Amino acid sequence: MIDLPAVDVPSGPPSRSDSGLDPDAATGPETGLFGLGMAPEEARFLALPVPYQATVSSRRGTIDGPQALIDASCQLDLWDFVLGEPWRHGFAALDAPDAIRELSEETARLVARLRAGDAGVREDVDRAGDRLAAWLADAVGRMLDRGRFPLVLGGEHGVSRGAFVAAAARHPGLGILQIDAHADLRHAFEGLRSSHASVMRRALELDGVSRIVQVGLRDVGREEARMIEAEERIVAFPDHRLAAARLDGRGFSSVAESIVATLPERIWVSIDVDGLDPSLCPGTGTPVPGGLRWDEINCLVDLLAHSGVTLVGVDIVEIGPSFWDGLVAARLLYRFCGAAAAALDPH
Ligand SMILES: [Mn+2]
Repeated sequence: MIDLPAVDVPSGPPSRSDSGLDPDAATGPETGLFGLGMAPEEARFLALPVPYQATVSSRRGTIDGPQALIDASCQLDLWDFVLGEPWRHGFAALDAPDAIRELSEETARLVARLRAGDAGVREDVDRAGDRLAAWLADAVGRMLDRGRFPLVLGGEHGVSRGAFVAAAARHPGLGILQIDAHADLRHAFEGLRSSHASVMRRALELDGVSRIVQVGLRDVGREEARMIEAEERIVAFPDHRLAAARLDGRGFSSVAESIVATLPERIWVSIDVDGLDPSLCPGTGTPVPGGLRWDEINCLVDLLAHSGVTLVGVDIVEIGPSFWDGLVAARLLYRFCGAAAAALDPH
């Protein structure tokens, strides 16, 4: 069995001061997350790459999404007209153990056997998913306990489960704001409880999760549609409703206001980039036409920043491996961090 070593999370609160750092300096990929060249000890925002794609059902490649985000992130200018200077809180990426990639590859081989008819391996696949969730829950939990703001970079959407576990345990009543083309509410997909298509169903099983707000849905199964109807903890803003608002001239900002109004006091943000228009994330595994435009998702971020809702963590998943996919994901992540920073102590 592949051993999953615990992530090295710095002890204590972030230590940084921004003196001496020029946010306008030229940077390259060697300068780390957002080109800041910061050590994890200094950073409030800690990113953890989770290169895992064991249960993906369509195109592969998201295993390299986290690195694509980190590499492209040095291209950003760090001033934000609406959100100011999120970089002052400090950003750094932790190293994912090689074992995560190995577990992904080993489990993907089991999934291939399952698809070829070997039902006996199903439990082994789910066990791998459970181990990954426990590993991530431990890492994210320690980040939260040490005053850090966790950023989980995927990888398939299945990886988010461990983050939900950690955040819901520490913030009972937690909401999850899910940007996604898919509901991910299947009890199991291909018989797998640990499937990327079941991650929100697993989230609903957590006592600490009070609400899931789903935005951008447009590729949903019958069981999922019924669940959205029946489950009062789910509030859905499917894509056709967003489109209707645009088409009859109401615009997106009124919709965004109603989205923000449904959120509880504390939320985890789970961004599956396939919730966006596919021109923004062409390399994602299961693209679907439609979705949020760039100005719309940013409108939602700006409203969130001024809403009084507290963000406790963000995951961004299903990122494609190309430079463009990484760049869009990096920009979106930076802006969500800016919204989160509105509720943080002054740096
Ligand atoms: Mn998803």
